[in-house]
Amino acid sequence: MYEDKRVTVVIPAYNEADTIGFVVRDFLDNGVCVDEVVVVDNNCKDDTAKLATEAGARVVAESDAGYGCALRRGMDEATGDIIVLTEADGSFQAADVKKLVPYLEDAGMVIGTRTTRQMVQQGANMVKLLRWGNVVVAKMLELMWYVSCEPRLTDVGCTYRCVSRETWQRIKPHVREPGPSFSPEMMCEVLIQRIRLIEVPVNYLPRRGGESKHSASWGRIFKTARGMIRAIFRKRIEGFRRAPDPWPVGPQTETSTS
Ligand SMILES: Nc1nc2c(ncn2[C@@H]2O[C@H](COP(=O)(O)OP(=O)(O)O)[C@@H](O)[C@H]2O)c(=O)[nH]1
Ligand SMILES: [Mg+2]
Repeated sequence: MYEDKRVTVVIPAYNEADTIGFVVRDFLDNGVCVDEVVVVDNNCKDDTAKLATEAGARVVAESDAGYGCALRRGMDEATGDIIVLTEADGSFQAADVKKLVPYLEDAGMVIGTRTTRQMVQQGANMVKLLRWGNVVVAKMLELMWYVSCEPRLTDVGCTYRCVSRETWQRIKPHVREPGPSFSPEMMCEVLIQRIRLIEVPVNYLPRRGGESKHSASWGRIFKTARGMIRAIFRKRIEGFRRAPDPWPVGPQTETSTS
């Protein structure tokens, strides 16, 4: 629990048997404020589901393939008032939940950034070019929403983030990317709805095992980045076209950017 709120951690997993047990235990046993871990088994061909269950997670099976499909399903299954998203590979640490969740008092979504060099650990998959690539695309996103929200962002691909249940219910009808572009799509949708978005540095570690699906090679990174940029442009156009949502009032929403 964080104060009086239940906290659910959602982990998308595709063949992560090497690491899933450690990650689930990290979140459940480390004295962080987590009440429930939901692992989304996305057609895994290995023992991910079994090992996650043994470690104490609730495992749900999702047959629609892709990171975005898995995260959507996981957030729908979550019973918490606060939903934390993270990865199955051990590249994020449970202890950082304590840095993300408190900012939900001031925002509807709190997103981690993996581009604070001091927190990128040796061997993490965040070489200079990848780090700066994320910063550049994040700045592009910032510029696109400068007038309405003036967000401050340095990463577009960080899975580690948290949302209030209310935020998820509001953005859910408008996010549909099946793959890794789901990450920036969520950010854009939050900005379209003028829900407050705050970015916080998190530690970024090397994978503890298994293989990266989105950034294993430069070809794969390029494909992921191209998809993300496309998704951001699509959302910007959608944001201009869609009738503006009524401005919600409260600490989780943008009120003015003077
Ligand atoms: N459910 C599901 N999860 C995926 C898929 N691809 C990647 N993931 C998960 O999404 C997270 C991020 O993927 P990862 O391979 O670590 O990408 P990287 O962080 O860019 O290297 C990990 O928890 C993966 O298990 C997929 O197709 N389906
Ligand atoms: Mg990863």
